[in-house]
Amino acid sequence: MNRHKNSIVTFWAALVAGLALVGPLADEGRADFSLPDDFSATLNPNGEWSWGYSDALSSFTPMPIAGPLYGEALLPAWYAALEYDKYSPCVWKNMADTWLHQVAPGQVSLHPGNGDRMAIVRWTSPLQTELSIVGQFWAGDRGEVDVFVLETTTGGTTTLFSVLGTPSSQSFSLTTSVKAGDAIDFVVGCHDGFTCDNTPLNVDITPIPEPVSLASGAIGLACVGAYLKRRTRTR
Ligand SMILES: [Ca+2]
Repeated sequence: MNRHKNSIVTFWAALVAGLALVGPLADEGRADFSLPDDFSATLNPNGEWSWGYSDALSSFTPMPIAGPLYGEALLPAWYAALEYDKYSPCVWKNMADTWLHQVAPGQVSLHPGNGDRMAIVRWTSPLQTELSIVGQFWAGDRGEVDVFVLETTTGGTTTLFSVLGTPSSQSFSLTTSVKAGDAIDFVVGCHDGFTCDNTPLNVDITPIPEPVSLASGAIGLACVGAYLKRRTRTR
């Protein structure tokens, strides 16, 4: 094999090795996930997000019914059952340009339902990573509610944040580790009856690149860079 062919082989070997090491960075996917931006009136799940309900903190059932809240076209909603107007938990978004039902324009609200049924927004991780989870359950309507942030894995459910019987806004800033398929649940329970329990939620979920990924990426790029530098000197 002549010198030219050796150079080509060496270059491609360095490039492939470099890209292989950079790979973990590319696999991180989206930089962040945001509610209410990612709410969908037509999809459940919508990517990593899904809209559901439960009678217990350790379970989750996707809401099967989509339709406008109280028949108002600018209030798209998901429900657990058809009797949504009075009895069913729901997750909905205020698309109007005015406050409605104590929910600000653009906010997504969780409303628990009859029989102590909780309303849940679930985010399912697409990858193994550290997470930053920052958000707020807003005061919304005047009813007292229970709010939770839970992490559910194959090993069970862990409470990351909870406040019971609150009529006020509750902020959270959390970090945790997840594997692909693990779920982060944002839950609103009725606490003392389910009337006037609208509770808006905003949350930003940001995967944090692992130091080993950053180091691997730097080494990979350095491999390619060193090769190109050597090529420049030998010309
Ligand atoms: Ca209540």
